[in-house]
Amino acid sequence: MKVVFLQKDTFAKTSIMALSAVLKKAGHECDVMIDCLEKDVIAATLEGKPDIIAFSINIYETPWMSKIGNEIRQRFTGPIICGGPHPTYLPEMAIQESYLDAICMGEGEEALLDFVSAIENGTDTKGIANFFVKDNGEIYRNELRPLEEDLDSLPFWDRVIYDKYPPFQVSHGGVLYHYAIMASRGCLYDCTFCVNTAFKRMYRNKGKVFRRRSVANVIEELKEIKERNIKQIDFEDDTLSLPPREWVNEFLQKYGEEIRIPFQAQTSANLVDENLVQRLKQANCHTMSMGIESGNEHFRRNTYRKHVSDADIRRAASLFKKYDIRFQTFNIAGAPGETLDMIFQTYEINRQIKPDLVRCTFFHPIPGTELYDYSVANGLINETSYLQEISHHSAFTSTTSELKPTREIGNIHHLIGPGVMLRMPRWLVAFLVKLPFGKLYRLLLAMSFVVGFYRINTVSLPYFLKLSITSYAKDVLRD
Ligand code: B12
Repeated sequence: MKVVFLQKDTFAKTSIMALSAVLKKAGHECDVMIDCLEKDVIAATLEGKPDIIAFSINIYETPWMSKIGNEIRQRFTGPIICGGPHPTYLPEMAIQESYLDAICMGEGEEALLDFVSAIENGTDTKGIANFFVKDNGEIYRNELRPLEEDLDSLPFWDRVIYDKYPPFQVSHGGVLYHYAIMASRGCLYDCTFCVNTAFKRMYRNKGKVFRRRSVANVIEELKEIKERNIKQIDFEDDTLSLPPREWVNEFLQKYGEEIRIPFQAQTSANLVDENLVQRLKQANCHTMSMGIESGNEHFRRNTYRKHVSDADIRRAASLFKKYDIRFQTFNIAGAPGETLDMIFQTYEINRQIKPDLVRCTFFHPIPGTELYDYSVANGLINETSYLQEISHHSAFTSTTSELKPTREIGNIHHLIGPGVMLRMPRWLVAFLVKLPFGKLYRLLLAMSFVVGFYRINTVSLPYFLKLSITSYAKDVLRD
């Protein structure tokens, strides 16, 4: 069977690499089509004569999927299917897309393989676990299968699938010279804004959500990557340094001895101590990321249920500085109950700890999370209109009309990044947020983002110019 994956933006999607690896191992053929890099993505897809067309979609990509999916449906009679966070957390909404034959919830390796084999063998797809399948106007809704316990049993991601596109051809001057990898899946924490809590709810009694690969297995995959002359590794694990610390120590030691490619990873400030940062440095860590979310500790602990203190954040930041590891912070502005003054606290803590890049997103309740349920239950959003609208937004740019921020909150969101970078005192930002210069502040945000992005990556100038400006800044500047 030939499965063609479709995606909109130029980056190597972890989900597609994971799924393609499993299908190829079973003898199927896979290809990927990137809309941004094709003149006519539909013609290119159909030219390859696929048996199955597959989307991997988050909620913000649904308008794009609908446009492409509807057009393809008119010229393709085989199955069109979709998986990823959107159908995982909103399966009933996703399956309503008229051009889709089936959607997949949750982890998809085994499920997709079952689906493709059923199509190949002409057997029934209606009862395949994890799938909702349409048949003769009926929708068949199946249970989730248990989570894969042994991550080592999964094949290494298929990175080769992207090699046909010049930006990914590293040895021929391709600009995308950083590779994503994951040593674990899931998380141990229960933050109210995060999908991991939703994932835990969905998979209750179906296996442990936080799972880790063995150190040896991850190092083996990294050795394969190293042969491809890659210049940077991005660990996409929700939190690389989760306990047990023995695993973390052993992994960093082996990484330092056998891989040494500069890497970036995410952590939580409460897990950061001098011993860990020393080990990160010895392993050649370039950048660490951590979520602050709110500069108000009470709000962080109670509304976001993130058990990280201000002292943890300050300690982590000063250790990263001491060991010359760059770092970025993730922040949220405009959550229910958050005042302008509290967002200024977020500004202040960032200003004091001086990250290389400050990322701040508007609060968007993500379906499946506790804060989404809270927002619906308390009338902050109307589920139907919110879901129709949110998919047309980006968490970095604006917010839905239902959660429209005041001018001050909109402005402080735009000014957190540039303000921290330019070391603006609080009184100046407090003055600027009152002025009607939102568009100008957004431009400043885009500029500070590009500079910060340059700092946190081991990027070359061509990468910086070709990708950051055209892709990321364009997104930040979007209306
Ligand atoms: C790593 C990550 C990123 C990386 C992606 C790196 C990469 N190279 O792919 C980066 C930093 C680029 C990123 C960007 C964004 N991300 Co992000 N990201 C994640 C994160 C932490 C892990 C996702 C991941 O890689 N998992 C590993 C892969 C293997 O698993 P998976 O994606 O879940 O795919 C499995 C299943 O979903 C299924 N599946 C997936 N696709 C398909 C397709 C088919 C046909 C089938 C059958 C099955 C299937 O099978 C896969 C294997 O088991 C998740 C949170 C989380 N813990 O899930 C957020 C998350 C996916 N991101 C999210 C968002 C919102 C974004 C951004 C929009 C953020 C922004 N404001 O810009 C952008 C969108 C970029 C884009 N154009 O797609 C949201 C999506 C919410 C939603 N309901 O849609 C999540 C869930 C976090 C959140 N806020 O709640 N992200």
